[in-house]
Amino acid sequence: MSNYHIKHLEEYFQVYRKSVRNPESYWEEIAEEHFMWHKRWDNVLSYDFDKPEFKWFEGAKLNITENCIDRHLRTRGDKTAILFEPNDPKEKAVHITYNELHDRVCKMANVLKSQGIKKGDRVCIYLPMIPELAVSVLACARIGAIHSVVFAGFSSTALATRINDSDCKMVITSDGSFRGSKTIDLKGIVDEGLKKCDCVEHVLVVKRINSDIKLQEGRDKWLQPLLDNAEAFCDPEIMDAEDPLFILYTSGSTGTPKGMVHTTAGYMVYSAFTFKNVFQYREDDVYWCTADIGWITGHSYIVYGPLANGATTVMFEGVPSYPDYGRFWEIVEKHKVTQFYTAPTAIRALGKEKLEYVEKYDLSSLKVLGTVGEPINEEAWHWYDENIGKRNCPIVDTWWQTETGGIMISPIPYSTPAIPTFATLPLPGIQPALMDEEGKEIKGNQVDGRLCIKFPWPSMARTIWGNHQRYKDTYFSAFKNMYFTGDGALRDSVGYYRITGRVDDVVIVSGHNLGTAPIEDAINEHPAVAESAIVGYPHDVKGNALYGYVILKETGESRNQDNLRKEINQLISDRIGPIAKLDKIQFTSGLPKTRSGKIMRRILRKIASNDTSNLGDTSTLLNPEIVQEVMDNVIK
Ligand code: 6R9
Repeated sequence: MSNYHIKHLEEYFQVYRKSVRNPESYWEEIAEEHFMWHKRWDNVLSYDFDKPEFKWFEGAKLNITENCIDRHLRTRGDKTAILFEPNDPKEKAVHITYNELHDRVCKMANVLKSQGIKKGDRVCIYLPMIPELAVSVLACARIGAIHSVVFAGFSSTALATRINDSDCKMVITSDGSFRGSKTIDLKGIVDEGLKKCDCVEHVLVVKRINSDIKLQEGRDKWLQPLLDNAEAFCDPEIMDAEDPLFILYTSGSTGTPKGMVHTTAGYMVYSAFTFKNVFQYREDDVYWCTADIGWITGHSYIVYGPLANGATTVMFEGVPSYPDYGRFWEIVEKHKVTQFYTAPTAIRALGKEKLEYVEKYDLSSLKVLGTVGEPINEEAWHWYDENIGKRNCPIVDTWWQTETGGIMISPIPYSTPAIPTFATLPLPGIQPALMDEEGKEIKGNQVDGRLCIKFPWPSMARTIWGNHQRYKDTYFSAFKNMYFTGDGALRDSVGYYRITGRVDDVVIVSGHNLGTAPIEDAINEHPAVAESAIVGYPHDVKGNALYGYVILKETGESRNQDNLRKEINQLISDRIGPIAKLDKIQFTSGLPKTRSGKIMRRILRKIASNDTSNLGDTSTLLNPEIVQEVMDNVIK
């Protein structure tokens, strides 16, 4: 076993060395071999970290939808491109072939044109996870309109902010959405949001839940009748390599959301290339990423990356808990899913439930498992490995960001031996660096620092929409000639990277730098603990002390809390050292989370610091109601 891996790991190192010795020729070869171009590039890469400006494949002409659809029609026309699994298991799954996808995207593109949308216009897409979402994204790309997908869990205020920031001319939405046993009035949210937007001329409405909604005369139209009259052929707009493809908003640690701008050629090459390698995709595989297309993971690894490879990509409308906690595993069995990509928060939530939900289903089709979005704790990693992968599927812990466009650090199945909590090694072409606070690079192994990338890669975001200065300040000013990720990382003795969390999550206790993620890992090993979050709060003597928020499993709820506190601190002491012990431990039924499942530590920090006068906007949280509960039970 280990020989097998080592042999291939050597191969990885060979490729990696070649890729960083001459990145231009490395990417040029990939771009040449695997994609369809109307005109070749004049220059593979030009860049300037000071401006900052990055151009890949400048001078090339292409359309990404020809690469994702048209070129597959001859060989894979009848293959399923998108496999749609509805919220309700009783509703039939829908197989959309590449031929059908071509027709649907062309019709949609013609509808957009008929409503006055042209190359360069911004179109906001606010839809649930139904095929029309992927089709709308691709239809924009077909005609060169810039899509801005807003996750359909965001509030009307959050939606309006994003629409206004990029001056969207159109919104594509639905009458509503199904989410587990609930329905959500999406059109109502759009109507409310649009009261604050003057830029939107048209709203196209998909009928999904058959609810009774009002169409505003002159502004709103049902989509289906327009599609019925549209032609199933639409010439692709020929785009420049550096034309914007989409805007996707990501929240900063302060201020308004940042509209990250991704451009066409580099994004295409990188998302397709990483998809193929990280998931080891083979022609007959059925790949499923459980993210929402409202996030970068859905853009790169539900839509563009898989389709550019001619893959079958599953789109799931529902939630992991409906009709019960076996829903994911039922879908894996039903569609014989081969690659499964999800978030640690989902793994932890499902790991809390009875194993029977997993054991009922045949998961033997699975070959590769992936995680993304936050550090995965050791216990969750092992649960995933044992119960889902049956110790037979490599797990890829993929580190990347909205800003990076694609996976940056990740094991490659069968090449990189995985170690829980390590994203392991940089993908070819990616040159990470760890920096100290004085701005010097920390060389060698067994070190930790701020994670930067010191050479451009094709899918990096090129700017923040309407605010290039903020792009420069946020990502290129902390360290010279580097992209700063905002994350901390350590490099172990063999060069593996472990992401230790956002650097703003580092707490300095009595002069010791403590990452919150490893402490949470230790706590989560306790059999009674389901999930935890650690923050720092000001302390007279130590500078900062640690405050822990802990969610117990059902089995832990009847236990004596003081005993539990002692056991938790003992575990931390054992795993990390007494320095990392928590001064205060609050048991809670939930933690405030963003819609993408990330814990909002900013709020927890304020509560722990007794500074609740200005918690900021909590309305975009997944569970805003939990904030009051956490405040009521705070330990003073
Ligand atoms: C793809 C995505 C980016 C931030 C990133 C980091 C955290 C993502 C991770 C991870 C540890 C991983 N993150 N993947 N941390 N291990 N495998 O999630 O993009 O929503 O922009 O978040 O998420 O902190 O900086 P985005």
